[in-house]
Amino acid sequence: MTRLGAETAAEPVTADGPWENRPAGTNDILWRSSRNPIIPRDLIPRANSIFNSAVVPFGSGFAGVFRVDDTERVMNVHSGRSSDGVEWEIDDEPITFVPADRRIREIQEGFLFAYDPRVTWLEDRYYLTWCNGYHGPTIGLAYTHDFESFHQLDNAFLPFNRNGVLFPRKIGGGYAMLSRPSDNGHTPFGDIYYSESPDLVHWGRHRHVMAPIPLTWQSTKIGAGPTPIETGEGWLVLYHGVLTSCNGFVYSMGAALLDLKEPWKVLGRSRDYLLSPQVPYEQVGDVPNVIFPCAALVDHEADRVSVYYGAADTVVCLAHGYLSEILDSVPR
Ligand code: BMA
Repeated sequence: MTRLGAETAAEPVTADGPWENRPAGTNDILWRSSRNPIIPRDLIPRANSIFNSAVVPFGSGFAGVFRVDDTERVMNVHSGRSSDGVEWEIDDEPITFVPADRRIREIQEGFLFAYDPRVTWLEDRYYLTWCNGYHGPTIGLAYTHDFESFHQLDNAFLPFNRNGVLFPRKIGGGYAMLSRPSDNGHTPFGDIYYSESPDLVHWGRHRHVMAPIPLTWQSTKIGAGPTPIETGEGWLVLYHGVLTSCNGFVYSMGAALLDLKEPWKVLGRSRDYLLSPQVPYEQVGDVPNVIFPCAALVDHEADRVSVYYGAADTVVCLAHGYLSEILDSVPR
């Protein structure tokens, strides 16, 4: 796999990803892996479900952080590794976070939950963001070099917030993150915001990026998915969009293009969804009708993107597409 830009040059180069060519007879921009769901709900002991998980190239293969809801229905994150990005070994026990400084213990007392991880290669290490329970959901932040020890930094924001996703390099001299302020429940609203930080601890200069669009697949709330993908045309952000049907929320996936230097400026955004829950493992599970993207493997030279998404809050799935076609699909 190859990468774009000098700032990511130190990232470990890995073996070929889990790519599959587009099946004959379809023109879909994204197509599902023939091996879906790639991770069953009960891969490890006491797992009720494994979904909404983040994967990156690592060493000669891949590593990831996985959302596992256990049979007590406690939500937590586990480390895992794979040689091909499809067959995974996931640790039986959740990640134990080592405090990065002595004040982190103040937020570690009384574990509530950890879910919906994203992993971003940034400068010289992998950063993990996740939805961290601290008087309600907010954005937790940690780093790892080896997917064995994880060093926890401070929460990025006040509660309530979800879907915190780091950009893979500094922008305008600062670190940058997308997030979605929310409430303490099954939030019936949600816009994407952009925030800056000089040190990955103090976050500010919050800017509005995108709102839901009434009467569409993205009418109730939207949230960033994988780490933004840097392209010559802008930051490509795959995101989930939610509508409220008479039977509850429906989570689909779309794409947006953000300005490279001022990413709170939206250059374009999907009108039509790229993937919506249409096959049994997306329509039936603990929460029906959910496609929730959290990671993407990108091979710029081969023009390939492989998206990892949670399906029906139960299993992990993969979809593939050509980077150029995803970009072309975004109306400007
Ligand atoms: C959101 C989060 C996600 C989940 C989705 C659908 O609020 O909890 O983890 O996939 O709801 O249940």
